[in-house]
Parts: sequence; C-alpha cells; structure tokens
Amino acid sequence: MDKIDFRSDTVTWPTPAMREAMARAQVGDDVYGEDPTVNELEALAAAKTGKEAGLFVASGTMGNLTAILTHAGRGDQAIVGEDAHTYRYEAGGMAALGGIMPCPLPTDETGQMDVAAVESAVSPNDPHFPHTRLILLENSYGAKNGYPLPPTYFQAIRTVAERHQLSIHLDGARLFNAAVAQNIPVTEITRHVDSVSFCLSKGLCAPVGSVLCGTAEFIQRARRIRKILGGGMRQAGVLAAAGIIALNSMIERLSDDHTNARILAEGLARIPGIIIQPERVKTNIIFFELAAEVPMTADEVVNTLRQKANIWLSATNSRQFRAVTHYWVGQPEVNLLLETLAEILR
Ligand code: TLP
Repeated sequence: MDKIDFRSDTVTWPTPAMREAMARAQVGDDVYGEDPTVNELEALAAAKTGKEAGLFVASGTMGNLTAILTHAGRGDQAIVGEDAHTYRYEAGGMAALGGIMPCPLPTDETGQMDVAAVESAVSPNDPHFPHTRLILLENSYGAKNGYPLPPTYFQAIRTVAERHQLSIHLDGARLFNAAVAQNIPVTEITRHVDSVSFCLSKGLCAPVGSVLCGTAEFIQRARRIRKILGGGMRQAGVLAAAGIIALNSMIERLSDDHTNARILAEGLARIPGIIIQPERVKTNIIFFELAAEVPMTADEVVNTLRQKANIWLSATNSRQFRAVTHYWVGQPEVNLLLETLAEILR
C-alpha cells in the first residue's frame, strides 16, 4: 500500500494471487448466465452460507437493497437497528427506491435490538398501519466496534419472525469476521435468516463485489431486481475470480486482523488522552475518543498523523475516531500508529 490506511477494510487492495487469477479468468456474458467464473463464485458462496443459490452484486449496498426490494414492496415496513448500516449509511435506498418504511429500533452496546421490542414493533393487522414484512439484521455490527453477534440472538429473532410470517435479511458485510471471531461455522448464523449478503471487498481483499444468498426462488426474483438497479454486469468473471480466492484463502486469516485490532486497542488504552474500552474490540473495528482535556479536535489529530507518518484514520465526529485493521496493516503499522499518536498527544 502507498499509505498506512486504517480508515476502513474497504481500502484493501487485491492480493497478488487475486491479480493473477483475474488475468487468467474465463469470462462470458453474465446477464445470459454464461460467465463460468461468476457461476462458480455464486455456487461457492451459496455452499459457504448453506443457501441454495447466490447472486454476485457490485457492492454491499447493492446486495442489501436488492434483498430488501425482493422481500418487501411499497408501503411495507422493515424493522431495523437505528444504527444499522442499512438504515444509516445506504442513502435511504429502501425508502427512495422501494417505498419501504423503516422502523428503527435502539440497539444495545453489542448491536442487538431488544427481542420483545422487535415483536412489539410488528404492526397489527389493521389498515392504519404499514404491513410489517421484514427484519434487517447485521453481523458483525459495524457501529458497535464490529461486534460479532451470537447465533442465539438470530435464533430469538427467528422465533419472532416465524410467529408473524416475517422475512429476515442479514447484512453480513463482515459475516466471516463474525464467524471467525466466535470460532463457529458461518452456517450457525446464516441458518436463521432467509437471505444474507456478504462483502468480498472488505477484509477478504477482493477489489469489488458482494454475494447475496438465499433460496433458488428468492435469488431468481433478486436477479430481476438487480437488473432494475442496473447491476446486471457482463464479463464480471474478472471480478468474480478475485472473489473465489477471497472465499478459498482469505477467511481464516481474518483472526490476524482481530488480534492486531486488540493489540491496537490495548495500546491506545495506555496513551494518556485517549478513551477506549479495549474489551469491546472482538473483530477488526475500533472506535476511540479524545479525553476532554485534549486541546485538539479529532480532525486535527487525523491531519497531523497524515503529515507526520502518512497514517490515515477516520474522524467520526469532533472527538471520535474509527480505526479498522486488515490484510495490509500488520503489527509494524499498529506500532507506528501507537507511537505517532502518543507523540502527537504528549
Ligand atoms: N461500510 C463502510 C462505510 O459505508 C461505513 C465502511 O467503511 O465500513 N454493511 C456494512 C455493515 C458496511 O460496513 C458496509 C460498508 C456496507 C454494508 C456497504 O458496503 P459497500 O461499501 O460495498 O456498499
């Protein structure tokens, strides 16, 4: 990497093995279903998540929106965490393009909605109310330090969903981080949801793309929605080839990113002027804050880090930062960040 970039795991470059596979990839027209590499990736993704079929999409946002528009329609309601990515950071897509009304609920420090509150949010069968159709979940939970939510939560939400004939879509942008952190098969999580999309282009390092998985019938309908959204790609095998490497060889190593995140969090906790709860860091996302006595703003700290050491961090508000570990930032980079930050705040 040309810089030390802790802003996100979306910044990851494809690995040399990915670039080689991309150059060699067999391709066809995927809108005709004729790209062998895309077909291979979709089958592999479905097998990994324990679903019947997969659909390669351009981004995590497109995977979620495609799923939401396949599950629900105009005037329907979707129950969602108030700090979930699908609610907060996807440009209001479900409302803008689907006429779907989100019903945002508070989440606890791990990103869980209260299960009883979810059940109470389901509309009664009364023409005054939107028809509740969908529950949107997320794992790992980005806004809460990428917390890896346990299968028991999904099971509890599933029970509510079944009682009220609701579908569940999982935004699994970092699904494999959640499974690796808990040392469980990913299917322990995905068996409780109707559809799941996960990103190839975050910690798994592929340059582009996500895969949406579900039943064959669901994916057939989703394929039409993806076309509506302009996401029918053609010789997308060059991208899918990197995704196949991501799924075959980049999952287990996510535990290194989690270890590095924990080392970073513990190091930050030792720097005077930084407030952080390192025990909350279970995957690769770290939020931390400036103590009240620090005279600088988060933006000023971010700019100084760039100038001094070409280290990039996100300022999430005037006192708060986000750092994300990934394949291209290891222990030397973590140590350099800790040393430089300690110097700046001294
Ligand atoms: N998240 C990005 C930003 O949008 C915040 C990041 O840097 O973390 N679900 C979750 C949980 C995500 O974190 C993201 C991306 C997405 C979906 C959307 O993925 P893309 O960026 O591929 O559309």
